[in-house]
Amino acid sequence: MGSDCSGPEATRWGARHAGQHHVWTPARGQASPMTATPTTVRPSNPPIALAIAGSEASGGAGAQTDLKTFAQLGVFGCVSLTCIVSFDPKNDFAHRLHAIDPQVLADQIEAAVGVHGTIDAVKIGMLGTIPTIETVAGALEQYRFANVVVDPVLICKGQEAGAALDIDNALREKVLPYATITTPNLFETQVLAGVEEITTVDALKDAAKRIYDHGVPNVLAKAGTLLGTGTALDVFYDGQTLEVLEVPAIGQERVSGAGCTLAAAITAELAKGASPLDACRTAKDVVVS
Ligand code: PXL
Repeated sequence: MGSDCSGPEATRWGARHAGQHHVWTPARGQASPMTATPTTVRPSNPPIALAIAGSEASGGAGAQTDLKTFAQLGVFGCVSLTCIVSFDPKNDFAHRLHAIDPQVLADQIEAAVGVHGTIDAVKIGMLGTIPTIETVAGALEQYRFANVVVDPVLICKGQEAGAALDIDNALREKVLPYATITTPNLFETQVLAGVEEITTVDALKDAAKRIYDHGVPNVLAKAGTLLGTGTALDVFYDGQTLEVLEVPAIGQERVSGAGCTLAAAITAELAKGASPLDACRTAKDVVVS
């Protein structure tokens, strides 16, 4: 075995030294890449999560947040970068989006799967363009990951709502069918559910059910602080359980990156084997911790 720092061995070494230990079990629906029995303690093999997400230059959202959250929850993280977002300090910090070449994105996903064999959960964050959405849809079809969290980032803060429409249609048609769970914020919930402004908890519940009816098996529709309840309030629906998840609000301001952190924490918990509802419960606590 070579002692350089490249390739799969280096990756697993890095994981081992993150201090992560767990009892290895194969992810649902995926064949084991290893030959050991499932009860073997494999400290060099923590659950693995892949973020298909954009870089956000301030470090407050996107892929950077995803990796930090995966690490915080004891999950080894990797990223396939979809775009690079920066902000123009000379123009009111307007968002600048640079899309990654779709082939380069496809290559990154191929590399993550090739190196790790099993990816326990995937988080899909900002995609930004139609070709990117199509590339991700192709990868989801090809690799059939066991757990897919779709955080439907239609636009990032400061962008025109109109820009969301094309992205919404493509995301709904091409990516949502592969979701294990989707985590829209209030605006995204309205758009995906096709409803007018949501101002009550009942309306939020109704919208979550509508998104479920589109074929997403688990929905976490997030109002956060926006319904004026004094809490960060989200609704979970899986076709049977309709549960309001509430934690104390951290002020009344929307917190940049809170949505990314929540979805990344759900992804990490699913990678560890939690149910979607339990993953959401844990993730809510992670965001306010
Ligand atoms: O918070 C949404 C978000 C996700 N991903 C990237 C972003 C943003 C918001 O700016 O830039 C890359």
